[in-house]
Amino acid sequence: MNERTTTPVRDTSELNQLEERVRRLRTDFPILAREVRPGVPLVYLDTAATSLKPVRVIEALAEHYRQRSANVHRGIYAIAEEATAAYEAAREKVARFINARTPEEVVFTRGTTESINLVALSWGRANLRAGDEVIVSELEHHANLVPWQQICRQTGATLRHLRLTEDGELDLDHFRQLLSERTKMVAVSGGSNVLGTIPPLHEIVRLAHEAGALVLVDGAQSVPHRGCDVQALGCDFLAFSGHKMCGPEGIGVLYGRRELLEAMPPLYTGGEMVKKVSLTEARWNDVPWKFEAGTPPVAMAVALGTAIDYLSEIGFSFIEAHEAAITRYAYERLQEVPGLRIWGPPADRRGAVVSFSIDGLHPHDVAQFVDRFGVAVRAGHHCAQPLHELLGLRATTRASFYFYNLAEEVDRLVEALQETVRKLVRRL
Ligand code: 7TS
Repeated sequence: MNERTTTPVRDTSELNQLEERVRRLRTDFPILAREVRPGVPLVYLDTAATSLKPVRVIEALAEHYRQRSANVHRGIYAIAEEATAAYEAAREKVARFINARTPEEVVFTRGTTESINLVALSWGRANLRAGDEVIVSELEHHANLVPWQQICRQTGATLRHLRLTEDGELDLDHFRQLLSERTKMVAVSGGSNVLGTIPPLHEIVRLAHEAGALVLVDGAQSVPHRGCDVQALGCDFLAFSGHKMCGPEGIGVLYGRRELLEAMPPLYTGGEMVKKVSLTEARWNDVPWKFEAGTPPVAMAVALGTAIDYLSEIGFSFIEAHEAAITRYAYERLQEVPGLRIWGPPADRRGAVVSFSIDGLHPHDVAQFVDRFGVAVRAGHHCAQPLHELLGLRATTRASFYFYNLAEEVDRLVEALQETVRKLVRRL
């Protein structure tokens, strides 16, 4: 896989213009006002793990418990009806946000991992047999790999792996070769959490559908940054997490085309997901409630709705423009660090994620050292071990950005890394 060593050409005028708005938006995030240690402000560059939360979302959670702390779909008293209405209004917001045909195509889950497991286990058990094939790419997060490994093992289906190019992009020629009438599902990420790769989803959906396969998009790293119009894309399933898009943990979404959801058996059974129960059998509720057994995370769903309102007000055109500019800036500045190598596609073809190695340093030591300067980056395999194996690495250090990051935070990272190299490499 290629490492990047282009000469820096820096034009920060576009970024400077965008940053006026970023500075205003940063005041929405209380955590950005705190110091990590006395005199050391937080430089948060780990949004790919989880995003920061704006005050509006924090307050939406508290407000729900202050005003409408009641269970949903059962109480007939005022606050229970309000809680139910708020929960279902959040579903409607999600449906509009991703342009689902109806809110019934939106299942609330705990997050991307649970959404993908739901499809693999429910759809997979009902539809996969020996001889069938599922395609995943080599860059998938474990969440979009292990559930498919498991269900293929259980059903006798075969898991095929879509190769990457030297640049860490999906090899579409290989994809065409892999696709056949045996292919039943293509499960692919909308954005790599390690390389920043942005797969050509429209082309993937078109080719997969031509072959008669369904497509699941793991939107954990794409929906927060670019949104998703499920009708325009034509994907069959879309999974994403609230906590990576300014919402709380514990809430996520599975979008599924209605006819697919209707044909799928429930994964969890119990209260809420049934219409009629006798001592010996049960009749399932309609979609999406058929997949929401037990008491759902009501406040979290409501707060996800608030996060969606917040992101929609900012607008993805701004978010995308700013992320492209700050990623390009980081990509160029990081190359000033001696011995640093960036993995993945060039700056103009990647999302707001930059993973790198520094000669002679372990990624964990790097992340720990820059933390002294308040810089929060992640080190490890980022739940993508097969991808790291492909790169010939155990781990990388990763900086990831969102609309609240400033160029001066990239500067802080670069200075901290330069200091890391000065202090740690000389000693080796
Ligand atoms: N898919 C991708 C592409 C991801 O990046 C993640 C989380 C998941 C699925 C799982 O999401 P969850 O909300 O169910 O946990 N990625 C990361 C990461 O890169 N660092 O921490 C979590």
